Amino acid sequence: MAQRVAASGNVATRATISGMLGDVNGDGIVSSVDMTALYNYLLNNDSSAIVNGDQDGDGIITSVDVTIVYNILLGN
Ligand SMILES: [Ca+2]
Ligand SMILES: [Ca+2]
Repeated sequence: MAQRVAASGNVATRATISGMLGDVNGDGIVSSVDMTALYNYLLNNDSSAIVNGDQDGDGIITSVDVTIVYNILLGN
């Protein structure tokens, strides 16, 4: 499993415990659906689709986690 280095320089190990990095809803792929799941949580407090939302492992779901998924989608 690939690991990515968070902006702080720490390896985001906790984010990979329940699944692959970027796979917010746990369906095995990273797609725009994962972005939507994070947006629904941040904008509507709807966590129903979130299995692995904390991508950088800081314990909370923020726009930073959205950015991480976005960068994965872009191939960065
Ligand atoms: Ca997914
Ligand atoms: Ca986070």
